[in-house]
Amino acid sequence: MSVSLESSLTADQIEQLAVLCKDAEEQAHEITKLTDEFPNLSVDEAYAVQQKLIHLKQAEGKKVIGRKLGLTSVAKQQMMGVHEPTYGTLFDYMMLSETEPVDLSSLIHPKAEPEIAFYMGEHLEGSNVTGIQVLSATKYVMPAIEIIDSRYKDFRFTLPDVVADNSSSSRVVLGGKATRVEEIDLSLLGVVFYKNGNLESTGAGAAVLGHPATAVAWLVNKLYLQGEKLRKGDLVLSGAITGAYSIQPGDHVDVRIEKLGNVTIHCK
Ligand code: OOG
Ligand code: MG
Repeated sequence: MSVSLESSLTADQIEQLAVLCKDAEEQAHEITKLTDEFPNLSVDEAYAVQQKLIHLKQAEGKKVIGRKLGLTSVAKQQMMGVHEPTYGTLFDYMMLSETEPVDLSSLIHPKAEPEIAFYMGEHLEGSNVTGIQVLSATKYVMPAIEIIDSRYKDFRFTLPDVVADNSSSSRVVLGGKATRVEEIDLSLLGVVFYKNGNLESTGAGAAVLGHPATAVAWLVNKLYLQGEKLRKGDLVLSGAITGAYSIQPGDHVDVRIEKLGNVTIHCK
């Protein structure tokens, strides 16, 4: 991967910001927003910070397993006050099994959100990729709970901040069954989100940019600008369908998505 984007920050500054975000994640401590110190931090520079963060993790042997979209629904955009989608990078250590309790002790102020996950059956690359192409390159879709954990104080940030912080990526749990997309209209699937048995929110796949595959197409077109693509075998989270809900030890979250099945987590 190469940092091809224009940047007014030096390579050293980009690395310092990446290390700051990485340490905050690993040590589970809050940091102040990067834009407090660098008010002119651009979105392109923020993606360069994220790319550096990815390289630092890869150098430690952590493996990229895919990508995630963020802020693709009106619910999330309004909740966070950021009105553009973002993407982040998923690593092997983020992936948890539904059968194990989710240990929140290594997280700062986690929140859970319901998502539709895509498992790519083919590489996908380009600048004008459409949702239809995404669907034809997708092997399966699955219901997912994403646990996000912004490293910023009070979970508040601007667009460049959240991009640099790997779009709050923290943990992912997949459930249900692997379902082929051919016969399903993902935009019409109903989604319900329960926390501790209480119905917290409801939605439909269309909440994500009109159709979750449109969100994945947005990602592919963005990646292309950085000389990157989705790879066969990548997992992609298409973005939260409803708002995100704070979770604490003892909580259990149950997400049900029409036709795709259920996914449940128990937090400790
Ligand atoms: C940014 C990540 C958002 C989603 O699905 O909208 C996200 C955040 O809200 O912390 O993952
Ligand atoms: Mg998400």
